[in-house]
Amino acid sequence: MPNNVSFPNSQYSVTFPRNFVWGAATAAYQIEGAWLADGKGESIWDRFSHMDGTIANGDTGDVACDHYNRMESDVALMKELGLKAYRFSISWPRIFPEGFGSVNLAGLDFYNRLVDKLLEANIQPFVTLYHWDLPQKLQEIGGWTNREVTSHFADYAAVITKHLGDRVSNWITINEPWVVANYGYKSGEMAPGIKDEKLSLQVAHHLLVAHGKATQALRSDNSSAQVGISHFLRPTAPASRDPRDVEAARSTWSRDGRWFLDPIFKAYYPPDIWNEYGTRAPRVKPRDMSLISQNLDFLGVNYYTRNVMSREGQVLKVPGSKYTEMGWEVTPDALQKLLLDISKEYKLPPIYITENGAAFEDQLTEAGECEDEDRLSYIRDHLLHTRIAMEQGVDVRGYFLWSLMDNFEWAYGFSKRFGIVHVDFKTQKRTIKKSGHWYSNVIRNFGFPTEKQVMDKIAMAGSDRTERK
Ligand code: IFM
Repeated sequence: MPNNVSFPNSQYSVTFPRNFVWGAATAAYQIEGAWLADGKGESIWDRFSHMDGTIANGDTGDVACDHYNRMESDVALMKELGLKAYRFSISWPRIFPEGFGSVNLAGLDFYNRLVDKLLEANIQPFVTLYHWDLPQKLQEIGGWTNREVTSHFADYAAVITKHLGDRVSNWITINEPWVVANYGYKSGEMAPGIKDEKLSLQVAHHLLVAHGKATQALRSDNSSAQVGISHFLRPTAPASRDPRDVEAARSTWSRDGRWFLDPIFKAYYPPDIWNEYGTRAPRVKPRDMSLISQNLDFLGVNYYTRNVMSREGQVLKVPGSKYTEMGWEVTPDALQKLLLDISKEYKLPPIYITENGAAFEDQLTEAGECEDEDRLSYIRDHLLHTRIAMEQGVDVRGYFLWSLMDNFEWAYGFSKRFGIVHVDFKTQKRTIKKSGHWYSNVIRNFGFPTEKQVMDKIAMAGSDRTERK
């Protein structure tokens, strides 16, 4: 491997359990390209990105990382990195160009081959069924505002498990329902670009119902299926101890976090927020809450940053804090706190961090290397705080970096790079960044070297836990 980042000899290291799942994640629309190949139908992101003024620099996912045509070499790259697992999503309109009805076998064949290649490389597939690219045909009947779509989603899940379930054990039904409802149907910054708060609340409910129905569909064909959902969780902190700031932080978390976690793990919506929404609250059918709150095999946590809230409900910048290219504060200790807080609040199944990573401006050196120290530190510090949370008793089983490679970052197009592999979008050349080499070594060594103070911190977390017992 070129540009090897070797670990210094150190007496101390942050180590993870031998069976910890080390992975990286991507999503279909962000990497595949081939937007009309082999009978694929149009998705809402194909439609949205082709509209003027929706995406930075007029970018689209038409080609993206051309992963559809480069899948085999991309899997070889994952193997070179030593990944133990790969989280990818399936493009629903590749399988059902019309959203439902007849199956496009050529689309299925792509994912069949991908799964086979992964298994040959000893990489465990984690499959996300919905990472935002709804078939456009379903948008034409109202998209997620139409309850019928939840049944089409379950039918799609059933077809996928029938074809891949003999080789895939781990399934994520839906990625980040909060983002879909909030940006797709409330602010309109993402596909399908609708701005209607009441509708967005109905959409959020339908996404949870769809999750429930798909969970049943996945399990009915395969009793050993491990099913979870990935939530975008952004904890909040008040700007000061002033009760008005404290209240703003509490209510933001309730609307963005509890609104999505309570139904799944408590079988009801938070009553305070339900009352606040009044006539905007969603229509809920009698069996919905039990459908939504079926036991899960794992919870996927997608964590990037926290929000510091002012009493006016604004997100504040914290002087002296470091920020990523997305304008997100770098707060690894808030991940540790989040993991502890949700583990106390809910009776949770095991957790996978299904996304964590950072966009920074990357430059290739003349020698063609990418020295992304900022990203490397970001990943190291988040792994460290994950490990401390584990020591404090949180059951984290694995970690998926966002992202395997630079890709189409939604409304930001190709302007934000999250990958541990650099992609030259003109030539499609892949270059493993320094963070990628580092991560590869972490996987091979089950952890990374550190200093004595860090070890003391971890030991202290462990002893606090013993005392609490
Ligand atoms: O790129 C996205 C991903 O698709 C969903 N979670 C957040 C990432 C970074 O914004």
